[in-house]
Amino acid sequence: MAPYTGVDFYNLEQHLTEEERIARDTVRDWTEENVLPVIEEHYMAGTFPMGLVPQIGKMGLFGCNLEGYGCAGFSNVAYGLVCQELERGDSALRSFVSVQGSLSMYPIHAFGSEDQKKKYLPDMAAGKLIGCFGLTEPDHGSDPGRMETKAAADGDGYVLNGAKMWITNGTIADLAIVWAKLDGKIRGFIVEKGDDGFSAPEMKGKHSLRASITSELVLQDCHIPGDRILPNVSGLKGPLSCLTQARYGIVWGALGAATGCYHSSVEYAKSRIMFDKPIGSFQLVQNKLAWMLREITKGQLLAYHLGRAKDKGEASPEMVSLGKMNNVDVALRIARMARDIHGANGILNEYPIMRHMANLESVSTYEGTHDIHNLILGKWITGIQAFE
Ligand code: TGC
Ligand code: FAD
Repeated sequence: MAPYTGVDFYNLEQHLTEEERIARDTVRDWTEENVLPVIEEHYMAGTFPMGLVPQIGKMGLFGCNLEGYGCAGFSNVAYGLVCQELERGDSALRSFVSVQGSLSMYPIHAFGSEDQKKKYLPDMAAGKLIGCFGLTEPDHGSDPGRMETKAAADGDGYVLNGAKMWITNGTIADLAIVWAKLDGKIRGFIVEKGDDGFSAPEMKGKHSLRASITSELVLQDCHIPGDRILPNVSGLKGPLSCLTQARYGIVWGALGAATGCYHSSVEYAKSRIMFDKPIGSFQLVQNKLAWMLREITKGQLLAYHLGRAKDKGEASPEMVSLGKMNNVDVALRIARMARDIHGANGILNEYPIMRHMANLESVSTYEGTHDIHNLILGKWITGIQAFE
C-alpha cells in the first residue's frame, strides 16, 4: 500500500500554523511507527498498548490544549489534528487521550483548587498518573442528571456510595473524577486508586473498542478526604462542560478513522482486479470513493472552522454537538462503504476497516448518542427541549 500522506482536497494545509503542522506530522509519523504495527494484536487480545503511554506523555499530548501545570498549550486546531492522527491508528488511542486530557485533566484545571492542580496536573500531563471520568451509571446514560451515586459529608471528608459503568480506563486509572449528588446537587470528587471502598473491575465481552479498557466503578462507603471535592463547580454543567471538550476531540478524531478507511479503499480499488480491470475503474466504485472524499472534506472544513472558533471562545456546545454528530455519522458510513469496497478482504484484520467500523459504533454512542445531539440541536432551533 502507498504510504499515507493525509487527505487534504481543499488544501487546508495552507491555513495551519507551523506549530499545528508539526503536531500533526509528529503524531502521524509516531502512529505509523508505533501504533499501526501493534494495534491489531491488541484489538484481538482486548488489551491497551500501555507501553505507548510514556511516549504520548513525552510528546506532550495529554491535556495539550490546556495552559500551565506542565501542559503544552497547543491551539485547539493542533489538538484536533492530534486527535485525528491518533484515531487513524485506533479510536482507543484517541479515547485514552480524550479521557486523560478533556475528561480528567480539564475538570481539575477548570474547577479544581490550586493545590489540586499542582498535585495532579503535571504528572497527568507526563502520563505518570492516569485519570478516568465517572458519569454514566448502569441505569443513567443519556440522562446523567438523574444519577443515583451519592456523596455525604463525613467528619472532615466525604463518603461516596453508588456505581458507575462504561468507564474508559477505569481499571488502569490512578484517579477517577466521580460525579455524585451531595445534598441533591451534582459535585465532582477525585477518588484515588486504593481509597477504601473503591474498586474498578474491567468490563469484558466488547465487540467494539477492544483495544480500550472499559470498567465499572464501584463505590461502597468510599471515604475520601475533604480536599478531594472540586470546589469551583456544582450542577450538571460541571460534567457537561467536560463533555464539550471531549466531544470537540471526537469531531476531529472521527475524521482520522474515516481517512484510514478511505486511504485503504483507494489503494485497494486501484489494485484489486475483477472482470480483468481494477475495481477502481468501475463507475459504481468511483461513486463510493467520490462520496467518501466529499464527506471527509466537508467534515474537515467543519472541524477546522470549529477549532478556530473554539480558540476565540466562540464555539458553543451546540456547534460542538453538530460536529460530533455529523463527523461520527459520516465516518461510520465511510467505514461501512470501505468494508464493501474491500469485499471479503474487508472483514480481515489485515486491513483496518472492520476495526474502525466496530470502534465507531461506540464513538457514535459515547459522549452523547447521535440522537441526543439531534435533540440538543432541536432545542437550540425551537427553544423547546424534547428530552422528556
Ligand atoms: P440542561 O438543563 O440542558 O443543562 C444543565 C446545565 O448544564 C449546562 N449545559 C452545558 N454546559 C456546558 N457544556 C454543555 N454541553 C452543556 N449542556 C448543558 C446548561 O446550560 C445548564 O446550566 P445551568 O447553569 O442552567 O444549570 O440538562 P439536561 O438534564 O436537560 O440534559 C441535557 C442532555 C440530555 C443534553 C445531557 O444530559 C447530555 O448531554 N446527555 C448525554 C450524556 C453524555 O454525553 N454522557 C457522556 C458520558 S462520558 C463518555 O461518554 C466518555 S467516552 C470517552 C472516551 O472513551 O472517549
Ligand atoms: P441510553 O441512554 O440507554 O440510550 C439508548 C438509546 O435510547 C439510544 O439510541 C439513545 O439515543 C436513545 N434515547 C435515550 N434517551 C432518549 C430521548 N430522550 N429521546 C430519544 N432517544 C433517546 N461514560 C462515562 O461516564 N465515562 C466514560 O469514560 C465512558 N466511556 C465509554 C466507553 C464506551 C466504549 C462506551 C460504549 C460508553 C462509554 N461511556 C462512558 C458511556 C456512554 O457515555 C453512554 O453509553 C452514552 O451516554 C449512552 O448511554 P446508554 O448507553 O445508557 O444509552
